[in-house]
Amino acid sequence: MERAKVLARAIGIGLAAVLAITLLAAAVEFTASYGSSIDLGRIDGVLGSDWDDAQRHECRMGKYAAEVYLKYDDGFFYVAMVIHTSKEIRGTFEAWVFFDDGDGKGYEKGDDMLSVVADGGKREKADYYFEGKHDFVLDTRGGGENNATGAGRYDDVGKAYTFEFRRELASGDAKDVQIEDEAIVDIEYGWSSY
Ligand SMILES: [Ca+2]
Ligand SMILES: [Ca+2]
Ligand SMILES: [Ca+2]
Repeated sequence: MERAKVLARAIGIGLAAVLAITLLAAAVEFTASYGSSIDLGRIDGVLGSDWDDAQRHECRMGKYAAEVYLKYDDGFFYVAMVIHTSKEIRGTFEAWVFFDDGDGKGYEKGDDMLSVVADGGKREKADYYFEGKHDFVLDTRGGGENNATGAGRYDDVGKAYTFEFRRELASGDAKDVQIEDEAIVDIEYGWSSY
């Protein structure tokens, strides 16, 4: 398995945030965007004009150049990723986003997680709960509810994997990190293939 990790610190729902690419020790501060809503039907792995008003960051995720887009509206937080590869990877390629549960330690048991595999833009439940190690379970299998949707695909023209996620800011579900006004949320994102 290949894994790359990027740490983002999102401050407030007004969201100022600090992005630290751990592998490269580069840090960028940014303020996430409050923007237009993205309907569920537009979560299809094709990044359109929905993302024009998002914060855009260029970074590396392991060996790939990538762009990450972050925005939110009154009810949802949105993440998109473009991960550049010259050809489609054999096997499964997935993107994921961790939301720290508030203890300041990311990527560990109890954290909230979004994930979806690239599958031609097929829209899937993306709301997981992280049990530690590589063990993550859909909220719906652990007594919670699904509050997030994602889709991804390989873009043969743009030569990149493209992913879109939409999650509720504050679902009330115990399996989710609640993003409230003025909250501080630590985010990690990346990809895996297997
Ligand atoms: Ca944590
Ligand atoms: Ca949930
Ligand atoms: Ca969850």
